[in-house]
Amino acid sequence: MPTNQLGVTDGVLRSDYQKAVANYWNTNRNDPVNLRLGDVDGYYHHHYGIGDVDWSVLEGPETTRDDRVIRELHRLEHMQARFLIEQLGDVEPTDRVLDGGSGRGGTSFMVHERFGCRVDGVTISEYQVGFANDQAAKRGVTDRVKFHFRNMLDTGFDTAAFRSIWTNETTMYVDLFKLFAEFARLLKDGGRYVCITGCYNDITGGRSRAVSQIDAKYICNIHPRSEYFKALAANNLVPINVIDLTPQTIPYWELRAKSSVATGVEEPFLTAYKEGSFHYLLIVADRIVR
Ligand code: GPP
Ligand code: MG
Repeated sequence: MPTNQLGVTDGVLRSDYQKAVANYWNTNRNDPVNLRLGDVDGYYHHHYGIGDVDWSVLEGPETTRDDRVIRELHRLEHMQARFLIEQLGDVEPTDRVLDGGSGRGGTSFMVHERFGCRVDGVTISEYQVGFANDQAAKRGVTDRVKFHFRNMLDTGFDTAAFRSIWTNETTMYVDLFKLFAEFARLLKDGGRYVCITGCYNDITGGRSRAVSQIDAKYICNIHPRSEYFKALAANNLVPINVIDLTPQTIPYWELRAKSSVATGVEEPFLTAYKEGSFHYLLIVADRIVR
């Protein structure tokens, strides 16, 4: 592969930063917080949960407590995915939809099952591409749900090919102006973009210590809230729905902090959400007709 003036390899990974992110997700293979939850029913998620916790899972026989907590965390992550899916619009079986930063594929399979549509997922982690395509093979849906080693900033898909696009906790890895320019290109006229993200609160100040700790853990750059709306407006994407999901995600983090699969990031999330320096946000936007 050719290298540019900065010595960076051209192709899917365009910068040393992108290489570092790809390396993180390629080597993040022994992650019980995601694998044990996915093993419950075969949907492997890389996002967090929403909804009320059934705290009774902590009661009852100690030998099965861990299993109950894992299932409850997984149920809340499914709730989050279902909530996102309901925002995607009237997707038809003949439509194509795109998963920007598709992880191990969990949400993509749910979207296909909900609408019967074709789903393409893109990720810069070759490990994740392989994992998710193996899942598609196990499910017998390789003709309808495909995962690609591609960069969501420059996917190579045809212009106006997609009815809907979503990103589920992946936008903190990219420049939003570049991302939404690509999504505006990919969406059909009137097509819909759905985003669930964590963003920092730039109404009350800059990046808090807790938000910086989250960035450090995942090698990401959490954006300020305002940046999303500037970048959408600059790219012909008009918000139709914005929901602050912060109150709905806090219980998930409180249960996760008590679980055997806690990773240490629970405290920064809980601190950031509770002090108001960080929000868990859903944004839905439609593409202006060309
Ligand atoms: C993916 O979830 C998490 C991120 C991409 C981090 C940034 C997200 C924010 C909302 C700030 P995961 O399921 O891989 O994380 P974990 O392994 O901690 O469960
Ligand atoms: Mg997870």
